[in-house]
Amino acid sequence: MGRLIVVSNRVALPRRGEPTAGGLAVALKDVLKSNGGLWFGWSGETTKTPTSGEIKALRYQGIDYATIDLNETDYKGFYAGYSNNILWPLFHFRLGLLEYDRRQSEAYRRVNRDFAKALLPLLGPDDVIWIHDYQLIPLGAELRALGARQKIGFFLHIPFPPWAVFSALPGAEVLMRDLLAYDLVGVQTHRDLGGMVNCFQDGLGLSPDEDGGIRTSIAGTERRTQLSAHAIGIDTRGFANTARKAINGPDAVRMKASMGERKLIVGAERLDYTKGLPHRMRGFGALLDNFPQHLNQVTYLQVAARSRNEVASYRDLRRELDQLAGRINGDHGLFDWTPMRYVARAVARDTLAGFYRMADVGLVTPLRDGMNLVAKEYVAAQDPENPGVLVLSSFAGAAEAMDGALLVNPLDPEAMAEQLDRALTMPLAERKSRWSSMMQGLEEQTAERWAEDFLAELNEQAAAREPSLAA
Ligand code: ADQ
Repeated sequence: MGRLIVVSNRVALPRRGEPTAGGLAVALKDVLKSNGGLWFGWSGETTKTPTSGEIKALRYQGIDYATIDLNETDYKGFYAGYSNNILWPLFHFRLGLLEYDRRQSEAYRRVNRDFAKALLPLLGPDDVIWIHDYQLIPLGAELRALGARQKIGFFLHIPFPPWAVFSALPGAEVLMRDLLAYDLVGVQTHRDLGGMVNCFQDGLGLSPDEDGGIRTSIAGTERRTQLSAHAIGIDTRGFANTARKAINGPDAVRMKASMGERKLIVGAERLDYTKGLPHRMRGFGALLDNFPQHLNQVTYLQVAARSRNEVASYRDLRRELDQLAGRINGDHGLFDWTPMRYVARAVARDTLAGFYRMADVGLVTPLRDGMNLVAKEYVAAQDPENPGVLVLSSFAGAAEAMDGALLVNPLDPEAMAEQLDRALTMPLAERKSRWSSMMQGLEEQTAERWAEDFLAELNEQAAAREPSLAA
């Protein structure tokens, strides 16, 4: 049995004094520990000299970490440029925000090649490689080009649009062909799977076989790429425990005291245009306009951790939110009531868990989202005796399985206001039954289970491939 090699752009290196990492890092570390594994990726450091591929190695709690530094210009083109300013809007259906630049496309390819060159010497013949997310789509093909024959799986954490959208990317076919280097390509939901299959059919003229795999013959070698949906989860028990403790912690106690008898609506995310923050603020404004019985009876807390400040569209979003929050408070606030509390920074994980538990409504309304872990964390954090209500965008991957949520179209502020009113006035019995059906799903579909299922399927695929290779 070989090792498991996890590859992601950023490696969750253990650092002393850092807050507990989120669900994904914990889940991956657990599978790495039980498989005796290695986590490979970018170190977080850039250099002025060309990328050397020199490995920095570290062993911590049974896991090996290997990282490389990247040349500053390459990194800008690859990450801030191609990954975040081209692929991120493309995969989230936001073609108007896509700023194509051929040099960035070259940097993306170059960095993926540098990753492949640095990783190859670390691989044993029986290792299984699991590559994560849109920054590293060509890595499997680059590894194959260097001769790698190991089982390689890829998981896309963000949505997969259909070809009508995807084809806007110059070189879209090349990126689709890159996916064929993998033995398994996983996406979050059935909707994303539909998008990917549509891209293979309309973009490359390739249709899946009856088991959901694409068969190709590349340079005389027969290969098969299995396509499937694997919804990521969270550490449900762990998060529920954190929330139960945090509710009596100093931050939750202070927050509670500042609220009085008012109800609380909570939202939390990275400050990102895919998360629909302006639309959400407008929805809250519509609640106060259209349902005046809630005036002075409810507070909306929005924590939005700043991210990707180097990209202009993120700076524009920040300005828009500052204005909107000011407008809502100016229009509706009283000298002793601030309707909306807007905090543009990250909050410690346990503090956030306490706020979720205290909140009567979790408001999670992205315009598009691969999954959305906040929706799952909000539900896991609830008090079973008095659970809050999840108001969720139907465009979040999480909506596919979270049947107890009140679904909204985030583009419709009046509809959002109606669902908020419904959530704020929902009887206890209905809250409990909606919550327990979602919680049951979360207890089954944890982050750990997601990783185990993906890897089990990857192992099956590679085994099934051998006879056809021999034939
Ligand atoms: P993200 O876009 O980052 O992830 P999400 O799944 O919601 O989105 O995860 C965000 C994480 O950050 C959550 O664990 C949340 O608690 C935490 N967080 C959010 N706001 C915070 C704040 N202000 N302070 C501190 N912590 C905060 C991408 C995809 C998602 C997919 C995940 C995992 O875009 O669709 O669900 O990967 O696959």
